[in-house]
Amino acid sequence: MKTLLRKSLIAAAGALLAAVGSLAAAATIVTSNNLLPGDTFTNPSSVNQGQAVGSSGWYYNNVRNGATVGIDQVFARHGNGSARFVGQDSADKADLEYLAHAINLFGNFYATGTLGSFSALSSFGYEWYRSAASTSAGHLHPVMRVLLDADGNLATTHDRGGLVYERVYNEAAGWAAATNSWVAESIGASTYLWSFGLGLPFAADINGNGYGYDATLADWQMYLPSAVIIGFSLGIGSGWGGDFLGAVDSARWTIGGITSAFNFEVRQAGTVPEPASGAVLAAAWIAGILVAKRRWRAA
Ligand SMILES: [Ca+2]
Ligand SMILES: [Ca+2]
Ligand SMILES: [Ca+2]
Repeated sequence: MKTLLRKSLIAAAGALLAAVGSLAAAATIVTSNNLLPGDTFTNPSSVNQGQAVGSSGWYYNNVRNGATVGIDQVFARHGNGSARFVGQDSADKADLEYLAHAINLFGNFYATGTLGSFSALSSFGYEWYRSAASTSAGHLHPVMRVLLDADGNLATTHDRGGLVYERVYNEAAGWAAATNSWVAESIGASTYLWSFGLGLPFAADINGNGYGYDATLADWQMYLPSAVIIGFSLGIGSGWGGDFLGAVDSARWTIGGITSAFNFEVRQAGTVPEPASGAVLAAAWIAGILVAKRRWRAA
C-alpha cells in the first residue's frame, strides 16, 4: 500500500513538474489595486513618490511633477489592461518597477536585494504603445531599464544605477516611434543600452570612442562582471517635453535560463490580487510532497 501510494505521488509530482515547466513561460497576471477602470497614481510634488501594486513585487515609483502611471483599461493589451503613462511637462517622470525586496523610504521604493547576477541575464523585453496624441519628440516611447548594483556589494549604494533601452539608439538616423499600435521589444546580447548611475558618468562611453550609446548588453556584461540585478523598470521622462501618452505591457526577463513574464491587467470584482504565481504555488506543493515522501521513507 505504502509503495503504491509513493509511486502514485511521485507520478503526480512528475506531472506537476512538467506543468511548472510550461507555466514558467506563461505570464503572471499583475492586477491593478482598484477595480475597473483601474489605477491612476500621480504626485504633484517634485519629490519622487511611489505605491505598491498589490503584493506583486511591482511598484508605481519615481513619480513626480504631475506625471501619472497606473494599470487601467485605456490601452488594453493581452486582456483588459496595460500600464498607462501620462506626462505633461519637461520635468515630470513616472515609472513602473519590479524591485528585489523593496523598502519604502519617505514614500518612494528602493530595492534591497538581488534578482541574480547581471552576467546571467540573457534577454529582457516588453511591449510599448505611443498614442498619436503625444507631442513629445517623435523618437520617445516608454523605455525599459535593467537596474544594477555595479560591484555586486549591496552594502555600497554609490554604484547603483541602470542600463536603458531606447529603440532610437538601435535604429538608423531619423527613426520615429510608431503611434497607436503596440511594438514588441526583445533586448539581447547585441542590443545597445546606455547607462545612468553605476558610479560612472551619465551615458558612459565604456568603449572609448567618444559616444555613449553604442555599448551592447554583452559589452556591459564584460565591463561589469560583478554586477547584480536589483530590479527592472519601465517608464517615461524626465526631460521629455511636450505631452506624452502611452503604455507598456508584457514585461519579461530571462536570468540563468529562467524566464519571468508579467501581464498588467485591471482587477475585476470578485477577485483579489494574486499573492504568488501559479508556478511558485505548484513548486511549494511539490516541495511539500517531497518532504512528506522523506517522512514516509523514514517511518
Ligand atoms: Ca495586459
Ligand atoms: Ca554596491
Ligand atoms: Ca562608446
